[in-house]
Amino acid sequence: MKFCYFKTCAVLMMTSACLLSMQSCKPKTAQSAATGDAAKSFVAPGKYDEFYNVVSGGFNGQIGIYGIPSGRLFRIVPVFSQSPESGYGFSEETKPMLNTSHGFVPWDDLHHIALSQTKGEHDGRWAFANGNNTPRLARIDLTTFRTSEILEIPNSAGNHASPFITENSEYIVAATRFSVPLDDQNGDVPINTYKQHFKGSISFVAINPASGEMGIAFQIRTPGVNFDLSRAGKGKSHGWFFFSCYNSEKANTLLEVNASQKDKDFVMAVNWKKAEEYVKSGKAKKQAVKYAHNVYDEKTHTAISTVKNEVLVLDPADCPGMLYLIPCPKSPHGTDVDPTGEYIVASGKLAASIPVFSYTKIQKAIADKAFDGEYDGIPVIKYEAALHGEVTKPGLGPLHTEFDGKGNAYTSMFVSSEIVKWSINDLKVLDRVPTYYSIGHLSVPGGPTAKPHGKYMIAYNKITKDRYLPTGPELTQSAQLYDISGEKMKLLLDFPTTGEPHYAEALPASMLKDKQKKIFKIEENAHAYVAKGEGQAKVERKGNQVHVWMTAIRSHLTPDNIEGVKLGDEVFFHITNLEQDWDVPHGFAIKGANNAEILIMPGETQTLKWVADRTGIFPFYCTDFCSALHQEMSGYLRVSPV
Ligand code: CUK
Ligand code: CUA
Repeated sequence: MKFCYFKTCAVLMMTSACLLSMQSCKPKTAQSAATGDAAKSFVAPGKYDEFYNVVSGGFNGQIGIYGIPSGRLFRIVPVFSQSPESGYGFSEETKPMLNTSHGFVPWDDLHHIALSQTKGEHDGRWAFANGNNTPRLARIDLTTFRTSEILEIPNSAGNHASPFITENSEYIVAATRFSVPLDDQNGDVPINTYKQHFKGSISFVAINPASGEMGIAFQIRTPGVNFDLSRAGKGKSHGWFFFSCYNSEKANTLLEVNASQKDKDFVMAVNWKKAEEYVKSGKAKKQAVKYAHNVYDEKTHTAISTVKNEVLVLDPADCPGMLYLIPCPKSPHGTDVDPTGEYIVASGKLAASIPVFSYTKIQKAIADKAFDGEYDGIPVIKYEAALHGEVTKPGLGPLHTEFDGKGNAYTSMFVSSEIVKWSINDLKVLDRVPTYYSIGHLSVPGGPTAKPHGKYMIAYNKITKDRYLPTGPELTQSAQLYDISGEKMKLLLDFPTTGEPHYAEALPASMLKDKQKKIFKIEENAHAYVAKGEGQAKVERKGNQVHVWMTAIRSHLTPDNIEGVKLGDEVFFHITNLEQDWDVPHGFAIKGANNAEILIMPGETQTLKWVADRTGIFPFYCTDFCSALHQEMSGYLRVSPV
């Protein structure tokens, strides 16, 4: 079990277990799905899916690309993890992508996806993802389905409330999950001085509208709460961000007795337009801090890693009107904004109801100063003054809410293992459907945008139990597809996923299908070691380094006999794939390779470093079956004693 909820509440755990066992002996739903409704998820051989689904891989540090409604897996995109399949993080060109200010970090825990938007709708340009552990953000180019950029987030200790996006992709955010001492004594303070020393931080990361490049515009130093999740305002609430925060007690141990004493934690409302004004008027202070910024350049086919030295930090004490707090029942998790931007749904994991706040009422409360005192100098808006209403008795353990654009909201219930559909307008529960089992996130294609495509909904479950053939102590991860086009939700399909999926976003296939990059033009290849034809293939020694300019084209590697390598030499195989046809990668591996293979796309150059640590003859070959003569794409390298 990868979710901490059960540990915190034994009573609810029992409730959950009962509900779970009840649901697991309800074969009717599954039966009807198999015969009738399942057909709606069937995509005939040779036909395409309606949606691309970009799914977090959780602790595998990758993203999975699936088709909806079929649930078929098309691609694993390595993001924060090395991938021996493609050589990502192993090739000399991609290693710098995983640099941080404290060295090479080839793993992270990827939770949330944010697809780029224009005017509140998906625009099919980039996917952003958070690294939860080493605070990082990544950008994936949706024309290549490759990671193009990774930005480290300083002043953060766990990047969970991230990378939620504004309606024109002005910003994505990164708020720290853990508060830590940010400004004192290099962080070396007694842990039980949390209340004096520990602080939170929210980064506003600006997106370059042309290139998509990320840059930290400014940070806001906050009270020492833990940020969990977030959403940007949209439409009328554009200019605001809403964050759920827990541990308002500022306890240094999160046993329930400490951190959930208070009846209410907070939703923090951040007026980022106001923050921008404060930055412009010089209120932000420069702070010296190191963080890495890694960008993959498609011309040189090489990642450049740089270290930045400074961020701008806003102190709320200098910036009245920038932050407000809204009380929210115990331990809020998801904070979701409806398609109109008017309603903010906050799910308290330990709460018995779901509060829905009104943006209009929040504005009025601010104008009327309807405050209930302050928290660390930040005005606390009166709960009732901000409230549109509560969804009562929705189920147990509400986590996340998505929308269908037809006035309905869908909330995942972790503990009671179900999805509850309710009406935003009158807050009435309309339908509920079991999930198998213990759902975390849920996702409607376009669900977080102003124009959801309310046809399907996908549940990402935390517990698999009996849904698939068992595979030893660990079972596959489990997602489920529901039809939400009618009044009642209908289960259509179970499909397994890799890693542990947290959030996912899906967008129409028509947005991406016809703009995929098929090849890299060989004449535009500006790699330092490119060989643009077999005539340019060569071997050169530089000290104890041997550089091999090698070409790959069906069905030959050139050169294919390499001599003159001495024991202890570092050999760099710079392999250019000369193909200019779609879907003809070549691979490269050498006997006993000390790291991985590499896969080189048409027109691209990639480099595998190999240390000649033994004498003898070493075969090398193409690893990707590329033609009838694929087995002939091979050669020998000789290593001689010094
Ligand atoms: S979350 Cu990261 S613990 Cu509900 Cu987005 Cu899964
Ligand atoms: Cu090239 Cu196999």
